[in-house]
Amino acid sequence: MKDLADIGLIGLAVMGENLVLNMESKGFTVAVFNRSTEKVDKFIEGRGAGKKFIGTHSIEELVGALETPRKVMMLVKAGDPVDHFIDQIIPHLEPGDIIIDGGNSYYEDTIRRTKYVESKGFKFIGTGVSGGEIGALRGPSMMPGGSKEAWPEVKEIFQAISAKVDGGVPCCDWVGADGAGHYVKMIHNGIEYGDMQIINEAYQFMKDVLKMSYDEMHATFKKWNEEELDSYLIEITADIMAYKDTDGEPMVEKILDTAGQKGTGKWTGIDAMHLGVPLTLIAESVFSRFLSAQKDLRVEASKVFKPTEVKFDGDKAKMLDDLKMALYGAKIISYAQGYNLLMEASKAYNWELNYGDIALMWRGGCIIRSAFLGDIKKAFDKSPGLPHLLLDSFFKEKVEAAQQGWRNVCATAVMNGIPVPTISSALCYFDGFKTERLPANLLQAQRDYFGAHTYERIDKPRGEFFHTNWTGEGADTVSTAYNS
Ligand code: 2AM
Repeated sequence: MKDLADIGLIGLAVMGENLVLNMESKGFTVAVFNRSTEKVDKFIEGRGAGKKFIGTHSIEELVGALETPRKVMMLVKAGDPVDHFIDQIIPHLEPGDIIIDGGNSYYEDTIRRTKYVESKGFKFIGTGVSGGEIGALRGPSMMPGGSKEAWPEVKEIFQAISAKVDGGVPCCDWVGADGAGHYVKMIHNGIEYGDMQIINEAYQFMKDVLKMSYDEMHATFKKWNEEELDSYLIEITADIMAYKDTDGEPMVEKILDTAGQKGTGKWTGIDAMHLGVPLTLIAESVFSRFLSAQKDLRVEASKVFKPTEVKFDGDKAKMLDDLKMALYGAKIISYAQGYNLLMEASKAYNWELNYGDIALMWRGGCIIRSAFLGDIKKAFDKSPGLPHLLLDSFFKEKVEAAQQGWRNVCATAVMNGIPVPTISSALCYFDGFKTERLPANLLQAQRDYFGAHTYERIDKPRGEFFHTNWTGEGADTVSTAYNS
């Protein structure tokens, strides 16, 4: 074992432990530290025994155990602990040393921290790490951003430990400046919310409209996982459908229907609002979790309103094919919207994001990993300046092919009182997206009518604003223009 370590890690919770075990298994020597130092000893004597780890009991000792340029990675609770450790680490660093935050930090904090650490003469990386505990151990998807000059120093370690696809391509590459890595991780989580909700709606449709048994649902998800919906989330859903409680009943039936969340989907929706991006599917998926959490109100309402009678006597096999198309169509919309947000964020925050690389980073290791992301990578490889995923010829054809079944599912769900908020709002988005003339001409007239907010005309150049005195009683003066 070397006297000095290749990298140091602060935070020996399960993610941290698994990530350093992964690093060690790839030949790196790792120095470890934890706030509660007894965890260091426990790790060195336990899972880390006989391996290339250096246990340390202070930040000074940790930093002193590293080869230069020093790389100190934190995997601690997001928020104040990260700032606290940055301030503890800095006095022990030399120019060229790198601080890495691998936790679930908010990208605006990462922007601030990159500036701060750089102002002290050091480099900072904020990296998304996705794949949960097992991913951390076997190969996560990694999304690093921050001080670009730091990337060549950590690239070897990061790409060695990351997931690999297509015979060895790492699911880790440089994302962009300051908060770009954590931003892309946030969008990943938002997309994860959407993917999960789409599947949940399909589950309710299968159960309540098609009256399928859990064994039938298991078989259907298993089959779908071998087709265009091939993905980790469909795979685990198939497993969950088959899992029985001790009494032989499906385990999932015993679980209370109130969704939890840690807020990353909400952050994604809020950022879409800030940037003016129609991210309808992810927003609906966040609201669906909120509605599920209002369990007491729903129980009350279920007593007040008669349930809608479910009447389905059509061809079940055909409807299941339609349902698959509804999922596929909605999924295309979700990713198209997510990429639309990435594109606007890249402009707003000066990140120069590489969309194909991002698809590749998500292709393996993380929760949204899927064959589908390979198709997205191909679309951006073919046309790096693609303005919207739906304008790629492959996705255009797929979404058109999905359309009929998808509409049929929405109509059937609506008529039978089955909520499909993401599947149906995605269809509305698609219909709006491909509509040359939306009714916003009326909306502009209304705004001008009550607030003299002015409008542009179709027979005049863009940028010229007009006001009509609609009632003959209003003034001819216009309100101060503002746009949000
Ligand atoms: P602990 O083991 O001493 O609690 C995940 O929770 C990791 O973040 C753990 O390593 C934990 O250290 C650390 N952590 C959580 N809150 C912290 C805080 N306020 N200050 C420092 N480390 C913290």
